[in-house]
Amino acid sequence: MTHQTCILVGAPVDSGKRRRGCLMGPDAYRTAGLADALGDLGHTVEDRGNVRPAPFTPQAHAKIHAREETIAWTEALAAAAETSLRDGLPIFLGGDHSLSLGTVLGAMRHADAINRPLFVLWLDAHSDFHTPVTTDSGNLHGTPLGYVTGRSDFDGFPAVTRPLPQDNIAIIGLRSVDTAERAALQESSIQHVDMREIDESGIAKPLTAFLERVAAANGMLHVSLDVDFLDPAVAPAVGTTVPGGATIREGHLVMEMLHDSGLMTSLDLVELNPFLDERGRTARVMVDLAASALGRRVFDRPTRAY
Ligand code: 4U7
Ligand code: MN
Ligand code: MN
Ligand code: MN
Repeated sequence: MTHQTCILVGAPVDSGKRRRGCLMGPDAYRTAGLADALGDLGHTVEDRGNVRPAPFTPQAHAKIHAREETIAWTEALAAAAETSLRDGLPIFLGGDHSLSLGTVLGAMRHADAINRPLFVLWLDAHSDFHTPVTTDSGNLHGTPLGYVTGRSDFDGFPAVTRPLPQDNIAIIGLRSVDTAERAALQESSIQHVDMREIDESGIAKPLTAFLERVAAANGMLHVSLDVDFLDPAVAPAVGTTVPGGATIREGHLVMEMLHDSGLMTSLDLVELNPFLDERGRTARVMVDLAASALGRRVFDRPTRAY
C-alpha cells in the first residue's frame, strides 16, 4: 500500500451500552497522536472533527437502551462514511461499537455505488450478531453485524436494502458469544475464529484465507477493531473485558498483514473508554495498531502477494 489520504472521523457514540465514557474516545486518539503517527508514515491526514447525531427524540423502552439516539447516530455516520470513502481511507474514532451500524452501512452504500463487493473483518471478543429481539442486555453495541447482514427487528433504523452477504465477513478473536448468537452464527456462513483456534493454529492462517477471498473478489475491506479483541492486560480501557484475548503481537501481526495486503479501505477503532484507561495506555496501543495497519514496521521485508 502506498501513500493514502487518511480521513479521521470522530464518532463519539456512547449510546450503545449503559456504561458511559466512550464519547471521550476521539479526543483520546487525538491526544495520543494518531494524526502525527500516520503523517510520519508519509500519509496525508485530514481530521474532519466529530460527527454529530441526526436530531432525535428519546423514548423509553423496556429493553433497548437509547434506541432513538443510536438510530440518529446510524443515519449520521452512514452519511459520513459514504462521503469520506469517496475522498480517502476513513478511520472512525469511536465511540462504542454501535457506531458500526452506521459506518458499515455507509461502506455498503459506497461499495454498491462503485459496483464493488464489500468485505468486513471484525476483530472482537464478541460476535455482535444480536438483533434487538435476541439481545438480553438491550445494548445495541452487541448488534452491528446482525443489522448489516439484514437480520430482522431493527425497526426504526435505516433500511438495509442490500444486506452484507455472510460470506463476506470474518470475525476473529471470539471468546464471549451468547447462546442465541452462537446458534445464529453457527447456522451462518460467517467465518468465525475463536481464541482456541488462534492458540492452536496461529492468527495468520485464518486471516490469510480471508484476505485471499477479499483479493480474489476485488473487494473493499472495512476493518472494525474492538479494543476487547486484545487481552485486557494490555488494553484495559474497555467496559466489556474478557480475559484470554489477543496479545500485542497478534494484534500487530493482523495489522501488518492488512497493510501488506493493500486491501483495507476503511477502519473503525471502537469501544475505547478513556475513563477506564491507565495513563493513556490503551489509547496509545490502539494508535500503534492503526499505525501498523498503515505501514509502520521495524524492518522492511518483501510484501506478500495475496
Ligand atoms: B461489543 C453481549 F451479553 N453479548 O449483547 C451483549 F455478553 O461491541 C456483549 O463487542 C456485547 O463490545 C459486547 O450485551 C459488544 C453480552
Ligand atoms: Mn464489538
Ligand atoms: Mn467486544
Ligand atoms: Mn460454524
